[in-house]
Amino acid sequence: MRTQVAIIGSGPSGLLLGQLLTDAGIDNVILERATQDYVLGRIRAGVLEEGMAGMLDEAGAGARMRREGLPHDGFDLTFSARHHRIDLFGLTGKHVIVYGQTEVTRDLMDRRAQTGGVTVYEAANVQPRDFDGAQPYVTYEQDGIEHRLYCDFIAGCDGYHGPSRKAVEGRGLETFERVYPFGWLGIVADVPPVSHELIYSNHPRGFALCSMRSNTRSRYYVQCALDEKVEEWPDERFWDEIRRRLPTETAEKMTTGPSIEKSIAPLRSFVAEPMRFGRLFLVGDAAHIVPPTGAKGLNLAASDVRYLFDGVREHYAEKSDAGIDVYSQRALRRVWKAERFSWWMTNTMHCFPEQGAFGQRIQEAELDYLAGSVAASTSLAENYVGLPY
Ligand code: FAS
Ligand code: PHB
Repeated sequence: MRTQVAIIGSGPSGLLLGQLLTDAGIDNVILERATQDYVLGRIRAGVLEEGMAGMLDEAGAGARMRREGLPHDGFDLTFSARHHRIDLFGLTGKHVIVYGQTEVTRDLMDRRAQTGGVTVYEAANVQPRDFDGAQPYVTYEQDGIEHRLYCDFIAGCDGYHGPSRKAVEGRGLETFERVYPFGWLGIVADVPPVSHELIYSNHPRGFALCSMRSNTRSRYYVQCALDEKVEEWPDERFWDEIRRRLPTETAEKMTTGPSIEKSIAPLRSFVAEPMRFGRLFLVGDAAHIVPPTGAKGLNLAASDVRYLFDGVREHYAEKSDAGIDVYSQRALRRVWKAERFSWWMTNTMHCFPEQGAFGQRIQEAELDYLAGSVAASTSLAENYVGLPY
């Protein structure tokens, strides 16, 4: 089998890249390890920057997001038993859109089916090959038979645990990592959100986040120890804990109910450099991970896709590799600024084991300063809505 671009992974990165390529007349095939239902079953991100939303529109997959997504002009910080609203739109002229990654994935999958894009699900042992030369290919197995997909380029959109980054380890790959000493215990419940906007809470007991998927479905998180087990967190314990981490007037109006999803995710900051090896390109979580505190993970995948798509389109349309040649350094500049913001937000909002009472006061002082400074609030706001591509 032969295509122009072989894409490994059918998450947001692979699907968005695949759709832009298809719409530009550039043939591509997605090889996905899991089933379509498994990919759709993952509960992940919830906040889209305008850049990501615009790319969904460009890919012809933005109509439902525009109809059902919730534009948010601000969010609340709570600390020292007080609220402070960050006026995203007032400070930056931009907003974010609350719309679950599951729905983004579904919309892109539907669009791919409408436009005849080929996705091979349950592709086993996918491996990028010969990407240093001009004849790269990808091998995979299906029903016990090994297949070869010859191509011009390989896009490694296979996430943190995928084969693409592993294939270039020891070949000049440099990684940078910070693992945080806590995780996030998250639940989804079909109850109305406690507030019409997100609430990020700094509390001596630990961080908490009040988010949503719609006006009838809430998404909540509490910081938890890394050795916590989901089965040790019955719903009642979760509801009690998150309400203890919020100002009283907020906690008292929280609607609780049975969780329909509950899981613990570890937090890390991670970057792999460079993001290009010959004809292989690392995209999205395959190249970088951010703690979800800044809502950047999914949105960074979008800017990677923008840069790579523009470079590949230029290769075919203008016989120029200028865009491809600068992909890695362009992507990494935006990646590192989002890494910095996500690291800063995580350090400011979470309770670290060794921080002590002094550390808690420093965090509260930072947030108090931020609440009183247009300059500091604008800095937070412009990072949260997304820095320019
Ligand atoms: P993905 O990991 O989404 O997709 C990779 C795809 O490659 C998957 O479909 C996988 O099955 C496939 N794959 C893997 N190995 C393969 C192989 N060997 N062969 C073929 N296919 C293979 N971001 C936020 O902004 N906010 C959040 O709240 C948030 N919460 C998160 C919670 C969790 C538990 C995780 C893991 C991530 C979270 N993220 C969050 C980040 C997340 O949204 C990612 O940024 C986003 O999924 C990145 O998309 P992709 O790069 O497509 O990677
Ligand atoms: C979510 O709704 O899942 C979400 C929102 C904002 C974040 C992280 C997660 O910063």
